[in-house]
Amino acid sequence: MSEFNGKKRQRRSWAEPYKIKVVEPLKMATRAQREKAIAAAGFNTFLLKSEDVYIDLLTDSGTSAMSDRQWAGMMKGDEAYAGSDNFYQLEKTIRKYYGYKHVMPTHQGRGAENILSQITIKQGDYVPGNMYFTTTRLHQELAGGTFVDVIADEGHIPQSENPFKGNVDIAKLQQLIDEVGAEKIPYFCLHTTVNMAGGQPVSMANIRDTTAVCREHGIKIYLDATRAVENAYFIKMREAGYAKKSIAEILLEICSYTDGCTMSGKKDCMVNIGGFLALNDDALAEKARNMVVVYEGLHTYGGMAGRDMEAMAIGIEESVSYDHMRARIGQVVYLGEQLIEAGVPIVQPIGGHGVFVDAARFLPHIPQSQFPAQSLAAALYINSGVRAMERGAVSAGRDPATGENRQPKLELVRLTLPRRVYTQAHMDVTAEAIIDLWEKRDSICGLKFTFEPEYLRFFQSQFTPTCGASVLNDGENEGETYSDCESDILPEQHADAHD
Ligand code: PM9
Repeated sequence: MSEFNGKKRQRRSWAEPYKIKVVEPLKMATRAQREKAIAAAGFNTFLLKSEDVYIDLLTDSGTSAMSDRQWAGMMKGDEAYAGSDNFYQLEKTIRKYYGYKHVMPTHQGRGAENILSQITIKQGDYVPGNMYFTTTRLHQELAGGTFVDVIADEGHIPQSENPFKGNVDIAKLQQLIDEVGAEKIPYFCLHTTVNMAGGQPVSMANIRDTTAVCREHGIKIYLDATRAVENAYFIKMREAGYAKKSIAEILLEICSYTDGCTMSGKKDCMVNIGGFLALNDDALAEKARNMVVVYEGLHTYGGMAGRDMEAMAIGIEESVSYDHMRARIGQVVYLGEQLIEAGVPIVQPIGGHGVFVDAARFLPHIPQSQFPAQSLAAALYINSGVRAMERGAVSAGRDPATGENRQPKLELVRLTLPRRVYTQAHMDVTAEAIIDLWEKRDSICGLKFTFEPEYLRFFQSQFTPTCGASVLNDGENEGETYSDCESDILPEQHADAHD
């Protein structure tokens, strides 16, 4: 009970709009076991076994809890090779909520990216976008294109409080068109919410302006719709004129400014696997359907089981619910605010799918060449069993033209929240672990490569500390021996590391 204007009033909190029906027990390894596990994983959290992880904030990709409706839908899987009923259900749902004409399922988002890149990009082309995403840029490069980042400068500044840090800098886009010519730009790649900038949204006004420039020059615009529903929620909460619109209406408006989308269904759509490519142009869709049968599967399943398409259709309907989104983003904010209060440097405003810790400010004593974010993610795991992901110099990779390491302005550790999986108590434990690490940050050291694969190196690379056996030397590991903890994952086993 609190007091306001002399009147007693009840405090009103929000709560998760669901109750828990099935639980999966968690296990907490000891500090010594965690030291051993991370050394065996070459200090790469992607190479840890999930059974060694306590709270798994590696990614929100394919890690959501499905609803009872989705699980019931799984029983309606029509596993016909061709023309599955679930495909038509999914197609109808995507047309309703995203508004595109042609729908092609793919095994996940990068399947759609591969096909879109191959049918649109020629050698020597340029693909502008509001910040790179790892798999998206790689497919653009493999198809012969060069990605050009035209996000507004604030997107690269962790402290900037701009509510739409994902916005496109229209002047940068115009400059690129003037320099290389519109005929060298097959499409604009629009991200919502921008993952690598910290889950930062794009405003509707900016999407409209970007589209206007593209239309003026005859350039197509394709949406990375992976977290477009989260972006729609931010527009509702932050942009004038949208407060009274539903998330579904806002989503449809975003899509209406674009010519199609690639989608990783493993995020907003709340399924464990799947994705799609959606296009409005009949001729391009024909080409894409033909590529789907080469790389994914028949165009009515594209690498997905019938039951997964059914679960995705239901997940899409659930994703546009205001109550769902308020709890989803509310949980991210709940974690982020605890870190801000303790003085831990994070990307602000707090983003959509996770809290992004600014490793450059957390570990100013570690140069970017020694991968502070990778070190921080490893140290967090050692300290608490919480698994996070590096989003900095390791993820940025090497420039394909020069072979040099890219030096991104953002050096971040992402604490990514799976949807409907963890409780506020898990967020409390996570915040306590990070705050504890913040207090002993001087005991963390850097890393150097021992193995670096050619593509998407963050998934499978391995490292060794620059300062001895462990990245975290806080005295808690005294007396432990790690000499038998050399990485035992052989390069040929790397393909088994999950995405
Ligand atoms: N995102 C993520 O954890 C999973 C793998 S990369 C570490 O954030 C966007 C914006 C994504 C994304 C995947 C994909 C690729 C495309 N666009 O993983 O192939 O965040 O389904 O989607 C991951 P798939």
